[in-house]
Amino acid sequence: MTPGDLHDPFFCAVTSTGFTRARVSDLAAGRCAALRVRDLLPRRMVEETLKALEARAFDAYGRRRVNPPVMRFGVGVSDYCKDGVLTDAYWPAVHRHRTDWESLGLPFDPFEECRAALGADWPGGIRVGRRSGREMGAGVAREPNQGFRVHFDDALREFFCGDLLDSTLVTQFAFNMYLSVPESGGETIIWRHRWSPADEAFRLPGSYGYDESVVGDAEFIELSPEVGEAVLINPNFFHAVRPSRGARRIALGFAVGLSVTGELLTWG
Ligand SMILES: O=C(O)CCC(=O)C(=O)O
Ligand SMILES: [Fe+2]
Repeated sequence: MTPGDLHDPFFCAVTSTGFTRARVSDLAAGRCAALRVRDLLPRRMVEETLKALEARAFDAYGRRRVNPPVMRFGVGVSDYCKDGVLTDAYWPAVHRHRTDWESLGLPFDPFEECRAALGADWPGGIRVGRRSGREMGAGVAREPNQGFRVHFDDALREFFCGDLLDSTLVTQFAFNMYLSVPESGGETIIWRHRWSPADEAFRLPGSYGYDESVVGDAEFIELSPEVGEAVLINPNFFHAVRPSRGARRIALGFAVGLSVTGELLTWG
């Protein structure tokens, strides 16, 4: 056996019928790297949300930092981080985001539905996180048709000047629920590699991403999500989305922190 054949049994994606307390605990404890739940919401809600979004123009994430471009409907904190602090411009953007989502006229709030399904069995409950008492954005519809570069997500390092939310997080997950998936490509890849200072040599200048050689020959998981499927990953592992062809790749996404209070706190 060569070192490349060695497999970490805890580095796996687990498919489950729901986000049970046991499965979410496994992800938090490092006993798996991703949880997959098919048909998280009723199909009718998935279709109605997609139909409403298809009628609207998406914005791009900051094009200097996010290239190739990723389209979005809603706001994400990553566009509002300067020198490790959340900028004040985030709050009016969250307000616009609420107005935009309300203007879709959906008879339900898709982010609230996702939170309810994700937190249904979690003893500490789930809610949108707050910063200085103000409620954060609920999440964002993201469309990375040309992929996401290799990156990791960790609010602790991105917002290094203190807690992003009003309480300290002990771990962080990334939630995605897929509304539309392409015929080919669009796979989510997760590598068994976490950031270390030496990785900064691979950072693409001005970008959120890294050159793919940063992950070396680390073992990886490849996921091809289905419409209606929700995936919760440990985003401290480097991950990427492959470019796609065919239908739009649209997912509702938000970050989820496990707070020292035991609550799941989300933000977009
Ligand atoms: O779209 C995906 O599958 C993953 C996107 C991503 O990078 C994240 O949710 O942190
Ligand atoms: Fe990510």
